[in-house]
Amino acid sequence: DDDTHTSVVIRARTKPRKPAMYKVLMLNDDYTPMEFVVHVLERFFQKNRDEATSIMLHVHKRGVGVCGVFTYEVAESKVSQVMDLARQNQHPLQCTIEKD
Ligand code: TYC
Repeated sequence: DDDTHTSVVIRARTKPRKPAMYKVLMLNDDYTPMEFVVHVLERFFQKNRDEATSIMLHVHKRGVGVCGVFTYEVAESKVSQVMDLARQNQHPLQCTIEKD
């Protein structure tokens, strides 16, 4: 049978891939105070007061906005930290990740 002489060579990748990046998205709701959202953006996303206010207002008006772009593990960690603090303060604030 001819198959016994068939061979396939697959070269391993040598060039390291850039890590996939993920956006952390903040979602609007009717109850979370604006000041709390600004605080979250300053504390977890290293935004200054003006940047944080601008992102918060964008989310308030448009429904969703980008807080930052991170590797998967960092993005997941940001989401957990935001949601934990929101829960502790009984705010319904939601954030999520999306592949960049
Ligand atoms: N819409 C909220 C309010 O009017 C403010 C808000 C902004 C909530 C952004 C969540 O991600 C958010 N108090």
